[in-house]
Amino acid sequence: MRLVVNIPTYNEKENIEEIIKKVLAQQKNLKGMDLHVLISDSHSLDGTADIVKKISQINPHVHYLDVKERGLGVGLIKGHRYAVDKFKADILAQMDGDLSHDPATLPVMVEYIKKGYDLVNGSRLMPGGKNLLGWHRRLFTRGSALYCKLAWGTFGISEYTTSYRVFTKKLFEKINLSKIPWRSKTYIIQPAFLYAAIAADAKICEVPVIFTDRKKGYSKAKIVAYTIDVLKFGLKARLVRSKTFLKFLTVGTSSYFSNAIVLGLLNRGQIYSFTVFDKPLLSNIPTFEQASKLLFLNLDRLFVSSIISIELSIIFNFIFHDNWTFKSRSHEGSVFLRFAKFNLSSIGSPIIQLASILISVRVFNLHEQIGLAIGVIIGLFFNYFVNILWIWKAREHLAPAKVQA
Ligand SMILES: Nc1nc2c(ncn2[C@@H]2O[C@H](COP(=O)(O)OP(=O)(O)O)[C@@H](O)[C@H]2O)c(=O)[nH]1
Ligand SMILES: [Mg+2]
Repeated sequence: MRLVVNIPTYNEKENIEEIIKKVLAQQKNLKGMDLHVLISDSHSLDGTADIVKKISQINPHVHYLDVKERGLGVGLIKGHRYAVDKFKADILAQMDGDLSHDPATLPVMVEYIKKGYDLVNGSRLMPGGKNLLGWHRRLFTRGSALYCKLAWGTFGISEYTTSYRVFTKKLFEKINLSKIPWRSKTYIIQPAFLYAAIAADAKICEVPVIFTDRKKGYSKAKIVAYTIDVLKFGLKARLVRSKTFLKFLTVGTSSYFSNAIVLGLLNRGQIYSFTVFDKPLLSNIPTFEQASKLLFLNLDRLFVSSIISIELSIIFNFIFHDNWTFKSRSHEGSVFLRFAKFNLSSIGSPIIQLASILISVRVFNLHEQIGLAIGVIIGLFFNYFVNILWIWKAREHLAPAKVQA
């Protein structure tokens, strides 16, 4: 197995030799791994290139790639691509070139890849992790994490803006790079790549990392522009998620109208107050006063009509949710299993609707259509949450690992 550690650099002449040495020293803790270091440099003018090229001439495990353009995303993506194409890397790692990340954590992270995770995220914000930067940088890291959690709806991940990661070549090949703003001049690649990994159904875990401030050289981070990019990216992610809820509402609304029409025709022969048939379609079923009783329920025309119209709307909802609303979410099990689950979960909603119709008519003397409308709205929210938490789950496998680095 070949592991290529990609270190993106821009003007890191004071750090580069030491970080390469420290990464290579981890070979002893990475048994069975063929460890390589790739420096993906944005054409530094401070002599970083000369130092790396000199080392690579004597050590075949060290490589230099001039990505020419500026940008951390350019360095990372072009570097990973090169590691896969040129060196046939099986596992890809990335860390900063200023010694802020401790290479000693690398073997811990690789261990999780061996256990079957697709991506290991180095986190400063989980127990055991530390962020030893100034307060405004710590605020940025924490604020971004909270914002991304809320905007993306991914509560299993603690840090979003970390650069220390290890992932499989397989995941890298699966990720849709056209959706990532990797040519950006800010570090938006970090959260964006994580987002893309989640979208690619990656199994993710986290390992705590201690981030120390650089001792030499200077930071190239542009925190204000980066913050704006994080906000913009989260907003886009939120819009995509809202689209799902809008689709759910559309299906729910259409289903309400078909439900109301069926109920009206069966119970009164009317669509709302417009008479369609001179008598109810279920005119042979007696009304309340003459109806037979089952325990405490009157098996009257309103009751039977409600049951039929609700059942039909369950089928209507399922067909549209499975093929449209939740199309891009996980479709676990066979369609029959999902339909069975949907029916089971839907019991809650019709019970709410039925109770609402009966209470509205019998207790509050309201029209049954009002009872149905109230029941549909309450049932809608109930259903949405059961749907996304049980039937069409998110494509996320997030398992925050509880380890000390
Ligand atoms: N290839 C490449 N690497 C960059 C660029 N800008 C920053 N880096 C590297 O990204 C890592 C983190 O950058 P740094 O300036 O230390 O940001 P900070 O740690 O967030 O303050 C370092 O290894 C930098 O050399 C760039 O434009 N191109
Ligand atoms: Mg740094």
